[in-house]
Amino acid sequence: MGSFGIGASVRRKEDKRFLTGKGTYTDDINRPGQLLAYLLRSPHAHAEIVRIDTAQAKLATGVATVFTGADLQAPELKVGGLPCGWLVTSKDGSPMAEPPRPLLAQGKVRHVGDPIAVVVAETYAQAEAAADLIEVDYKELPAVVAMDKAIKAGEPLLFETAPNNLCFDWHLGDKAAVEAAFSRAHHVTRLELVNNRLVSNPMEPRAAIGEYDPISEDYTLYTTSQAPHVHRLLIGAMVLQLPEHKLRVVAPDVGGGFGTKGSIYNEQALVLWLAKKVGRPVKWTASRSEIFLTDNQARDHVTEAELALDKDGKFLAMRVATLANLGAYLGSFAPAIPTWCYGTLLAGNYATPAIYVGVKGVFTNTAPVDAYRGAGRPEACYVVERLVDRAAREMKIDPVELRRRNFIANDAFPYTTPVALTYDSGDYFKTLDMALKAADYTGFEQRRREAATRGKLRGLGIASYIEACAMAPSVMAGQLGARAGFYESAQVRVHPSGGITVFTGSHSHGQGHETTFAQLVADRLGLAFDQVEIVHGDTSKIPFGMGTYASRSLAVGGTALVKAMDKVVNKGKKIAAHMLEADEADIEFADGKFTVAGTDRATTFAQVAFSAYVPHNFPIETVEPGLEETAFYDPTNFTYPAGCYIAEVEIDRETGTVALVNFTGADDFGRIINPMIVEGQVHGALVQGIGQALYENAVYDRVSGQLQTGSFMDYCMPRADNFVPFTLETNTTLCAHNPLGAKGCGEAGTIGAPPAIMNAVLDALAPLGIIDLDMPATPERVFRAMAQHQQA
Ligand code: SMO
Repeated sequence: MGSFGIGASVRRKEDKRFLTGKGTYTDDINRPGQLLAYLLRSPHAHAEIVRIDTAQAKLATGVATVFTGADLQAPELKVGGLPCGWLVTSKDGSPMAEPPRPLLAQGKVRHVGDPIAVVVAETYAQAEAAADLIEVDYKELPAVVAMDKAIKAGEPLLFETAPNNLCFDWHLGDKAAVEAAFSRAHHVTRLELVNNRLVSNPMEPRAAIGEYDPISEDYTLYTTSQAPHVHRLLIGAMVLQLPEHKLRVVAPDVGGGFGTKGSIYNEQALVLWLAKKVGRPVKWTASRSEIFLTDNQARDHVTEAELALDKDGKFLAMRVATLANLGAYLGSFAPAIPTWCYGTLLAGNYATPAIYVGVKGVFTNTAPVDAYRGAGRPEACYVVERLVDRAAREMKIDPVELRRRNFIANDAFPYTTPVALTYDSGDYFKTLDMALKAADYTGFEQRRREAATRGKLRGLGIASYIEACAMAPSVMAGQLGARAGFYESAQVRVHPSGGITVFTGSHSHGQGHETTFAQLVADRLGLAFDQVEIVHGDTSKIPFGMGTYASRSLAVGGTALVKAMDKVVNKGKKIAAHMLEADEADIEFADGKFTVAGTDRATTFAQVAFSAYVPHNFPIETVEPGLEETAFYDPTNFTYPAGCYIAEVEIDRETGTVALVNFTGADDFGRIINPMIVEGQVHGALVQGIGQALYENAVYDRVSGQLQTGSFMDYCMPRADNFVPFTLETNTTLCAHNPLGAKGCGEAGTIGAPPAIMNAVLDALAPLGIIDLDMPATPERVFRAMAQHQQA
């Protein structure tokens, strides 16, 4: 389909508004008569609320109302807490602890930033000023911060219903087979790893506007969401206990979701409840400080991992024990991330015959931890690829060679891992070879020597990665404890002119769906690209949708779109058959034309569309007027994007500064619709992945539970000048079970980049005898490690 079809780097339709400042984000929306909400938040990590007095605040200038947790407690108010979308079962068969998460704290606060009261006023400044007048007496409790301490008997508890602060004690794999393999191993590699905690920091802060119409009794929520229908279900039906069609959720332009905006939050339910209470729309927008304190955070694992190898370096088994921080409350998807999204990926790209993983989910007095770009898969890849590199070094086998010896063979697909997944397709050897070539691997030792002449320690690190994306086949999701299936919907409305509006449940928060999906439609229906418009993000327009996360939009939402288009074509054939006075079975559709097979009798898609709405002598027994079709697609398996990244770093011996000097790789995302958009997605994720490895770290004081990195002064975000141009190749093996062959590309960079970087850093430091270092490899950490080894 030439310059606008599948495979064309079409410039994004969205850029016209984004690049001219014409995007409409939630905070750009102002409703007539709206009030502003400010949340008073706990300054303590763990405390009892002894007394709250809001009398003075209620009298302050401009204040409409003030509410505390107690005001929300009465059952007749029908306000529930925030529900969790996932149920994880512990290894003893018991369900996870699922403590309540009230909209405003009730009796106790559990992290700094926990909301305890809300002030609604004419202006935000008035609400903020009035909140200062609220008197609160706290009785401070010891803060639970470090996970190893939190799970010890006798430590303070966040919830009485979660003994030892454990949410779950989950496991996966064949423990006996793993023990047997370890007992006959030639070599065992052991590692202790910290996967550092991150704040996702989307450019656009979370925001919500609630509106209530007392005549129709309809609610509207404008908000920063990755999944408007899921938010409607959770907030409307479960928190506010409404018939869910009485709530409309609109997610306008969203400035970065990253998983953080996939979950629901207190403020989204609060503004709706408040709008009804005060009879005016209520708006809330997070400050950057609130993002640091209350957005779901990410990663935060402490892991012991072991790899057993035979004398030839063949992997025999892997054993992993992880403490996963869940923070103070369960986010919407939180229990799934360190379990099913993590343990199942520990096979990596390798044919490791036996794997056993145990994960303890721990409550601490810190912000909730939930999905963030990659969500579990980066943590898994980091364990696997650090282990493989360490094993290579210990066994004196080239790390490339060790990977090749253990990769899943090309003829082994579909390949069932010992941790519950079946990879459908891939070619890890070719992907590795492409990455090595792009990196000029064979020239590296020369570059290392050259760097040494400049006083730099140069290192090269490799990481192969695998993901399970396109979450998730409903039947599998159910087995994994999801409380919903993860299909997707698409509606294709053909207008009489032949133009098309697509309504998709896949929400776009920077992914470029308006362009990619339009290309897909133009290509498949033989239309002009600009005849296709994509609508997303509004529950009043879209049939239903499970939203965007897990790199699923093309593989799942795109497939639903293909199915809906197939239905349109089938109906078009009936209409064309009537128009061409031929048998329906003889009508063929290609390149925007319906043709009677074997003849030159044809009619265009546009003529059929017109005829569908302006019918003449239709055989109404067989054809209804109109041309509009809806399809739901539920995948039969996850998709398995894979790739290999190679990082080169140089370390300054004087300062410990790590400079990224080369970054190359090869990805296999299956079918690609728009290479330029894919490249942008990969670059964005690489920057976040490299950010985790070198810069970003959310640190809590271990005694007070205060977030020590609560602003950009202390939380180091990567910047453009930290990077070099990325050289990325593409290998393509098609997904075997969706018609597009698409696998997904949104998260790869966050998964593969951290181990590639850390393997490079450790390769650079190896000559000094340094064999271990945790992320982020800041100058201070590297400097201290070098200083210690010089003394030793
Ligand atoms: S962390 Mo993502 O929105 O699957």
